[in-house]
Amino acid sequence: MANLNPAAQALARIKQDKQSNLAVAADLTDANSLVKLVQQVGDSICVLKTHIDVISDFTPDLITTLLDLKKQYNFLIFEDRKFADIGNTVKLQYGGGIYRIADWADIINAHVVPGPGIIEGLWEIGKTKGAGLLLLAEMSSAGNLATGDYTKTAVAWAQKYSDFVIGFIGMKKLVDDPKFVTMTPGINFADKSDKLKQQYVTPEQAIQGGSDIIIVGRGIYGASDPSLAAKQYREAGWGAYNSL
Ligand code: S5P
Repeated sequence: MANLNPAAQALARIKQDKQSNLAVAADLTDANSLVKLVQQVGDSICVLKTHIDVISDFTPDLITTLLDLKKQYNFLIFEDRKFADIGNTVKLQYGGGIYRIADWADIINAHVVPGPGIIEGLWEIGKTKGAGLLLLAEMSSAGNLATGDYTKTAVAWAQKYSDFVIGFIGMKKLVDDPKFVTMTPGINFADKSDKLKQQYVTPEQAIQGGSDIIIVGRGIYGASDPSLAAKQYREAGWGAYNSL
């Protein structure tokens, strides 16, 4: 059965409407550059993934602009905050502070290392907002510790909290259950790695491994023509999905 979480439902709809399984990792560090990128790639993406805390000139106006762009281009906003603390602390980080993530992010993510209290804490804030949570069941970087039983535990907790958990950050399909989406980072046509142990596969490899959404950062925003690059990644991702 499909996931009834509002963010999961919206994501499924947008994917179909836009024929896109592409998320852009918009890791730019000033507001103008971020907004410009979204204008360039907005038509091609189903998800805008942000790291709001890397923006050097953040003001709440940026959020207003991003929400306008979200309406204009029809995508979900995934704040890649990677929460990793006890339930009480992540509630404060998610709902408050300067960024007030809960007020605007459709999707957030969390490490499972603190235990299930992190999910319960985030849920106390996120459930009234219709937000969806991705668990970091696996990671893309070489030498990471999210493997084996750790990954299996993340999958088990996703099942337990599936009103709120809509899927995983994972490198491949981790469980055969349509309730969950797998979003896969570490995607690049040209590179195999970066200098800091990021590891890349192609869109085709990720989708053939059972991923639902490809997350592309430098492959798009680092390209000489980000708009064209986004179109190419969207075509590769959607094409791979259609030829499964
Ligand atoms: O395991 C992970 C999880 C994530 S969310 N590996 C990752 O690279 N990410 C994120 O995906 C990372 O924070 C960055 O925003 C994006 C990858 O960017 P790229 O430039 O390497 O494509």
